Amino acid sequence: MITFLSGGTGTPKLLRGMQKVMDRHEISVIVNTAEDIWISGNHISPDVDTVMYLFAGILNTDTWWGVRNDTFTTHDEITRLGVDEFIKIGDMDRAVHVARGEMMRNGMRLTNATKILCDRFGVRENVLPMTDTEVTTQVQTELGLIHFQEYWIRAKGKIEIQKVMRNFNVPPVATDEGLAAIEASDAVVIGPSNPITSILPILSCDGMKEALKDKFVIALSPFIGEEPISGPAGALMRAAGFAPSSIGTLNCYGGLVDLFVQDVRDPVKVDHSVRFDTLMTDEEKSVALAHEIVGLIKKH
Ligand code: FO1
Repeated sequence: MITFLSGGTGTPKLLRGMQKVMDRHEISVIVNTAEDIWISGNHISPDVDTVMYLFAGILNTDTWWGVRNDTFTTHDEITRLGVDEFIKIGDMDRAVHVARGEMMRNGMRLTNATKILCDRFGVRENVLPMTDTEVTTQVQTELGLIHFQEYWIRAKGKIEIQKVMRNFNVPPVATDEGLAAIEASDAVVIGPSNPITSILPILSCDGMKEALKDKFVIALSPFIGEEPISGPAGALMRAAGFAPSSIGTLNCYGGLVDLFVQDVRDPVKVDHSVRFDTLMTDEEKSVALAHEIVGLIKKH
């Protein structure tokens, strides 16, 4: 078994390859939930949904969010009626948010709601939210302290971030299911996701760092030079006090990493790192990188 730590961009591209080179029951993914948000009364868990839709074979891989060929009838009508739905939600996608919101309002843990939804979609991998209580990444900007999704979608990531914070009522705790998956794994792979908004929220769940201490941990850099492979990682790294680079990424993970993987093109050399083509611009490249990662774990 391999456990992956994943956000909604970057790591799912690696998971697409992993599906093809591993027994799918041997894949566990602990997914960031700090970008979750209640919209129009329903519960969106963008990173969990991206991973779930990927494994279900219905992910829109043009955008890497939402369902392929979804329609937006309800979103368009809700907007016309005057609801400020700043996130574009597809009709099929919304059905998932409605179902999950209903399960959670009835007291179900996010972990169990995710399991039910994954079963309905025929997902064979083990998809695990990082925690069962609400935690939100917020950014301090000229518009005030706003939800990460407000920054990324409404403001299109175009305003300056002064500070990144995580807001919660109850300190987030790693789930028993997540810790059991790590325990049962030969290795843990920190995928090439945004270190600040995707990976740190997972690592900050109580119990997570301790669980990783005795494990073989491989981390993939989401940077090539100072350019993130996707998303707003650069601005967030700077705002959180880290260099927007591979070295900054490794520093951010604070000594948990046994083997660091960088892109072959990355000019910022990290000592003892392993170099592969990590761009994953198509499925074939995802499969090739997945083979390399599995090879590293077998060699260990
Ligand atoms: N990203 C966008 O840039 N624009 C959108 O309208 C948008 C809608 C959306 C709906 C559901 C969902 O699960 C994700 C969605 N995303 C959208 C992606 C999302 O905001 C982020 O890319 C992820 O949270 C990054 O981890």
